[in-house]
Amino acid sequence: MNKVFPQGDGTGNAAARTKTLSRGEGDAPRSLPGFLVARCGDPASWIYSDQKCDGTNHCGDCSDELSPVSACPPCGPGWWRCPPTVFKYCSCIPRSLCRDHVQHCSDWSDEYSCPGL
Ligand SMILES: [Ca+2]
Repeated sequence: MNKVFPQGDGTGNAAARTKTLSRGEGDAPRSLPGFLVARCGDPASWIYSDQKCDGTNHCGDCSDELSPVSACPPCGPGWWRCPPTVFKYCSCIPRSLCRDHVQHCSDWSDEYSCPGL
């Protein structure tokens, strides 16, 4: 898994970058710099900062993607805004899922309104 971390002060250590854990339970590891860690709506859960506002439901309750916990920009150009039927997404789905004859939005807008890629 190639992860892109936010630019820090250049002192991030290699051990932190090679971790493969995608979602943590309990206390965030103290070995990680604070800027690498973000809290979910449930304070018992945490994610890496770069998993916030990336369109994918990492916290399980979408608190990493939706207000009031996260202030994310609206769906990017590669995304379609709708109420997803799939757990993986929160308020947008990738446009590659539009017009594929499979329902991904609860209002079916991915099949009937989304122009696709
Ligand atoms: Ca996420």
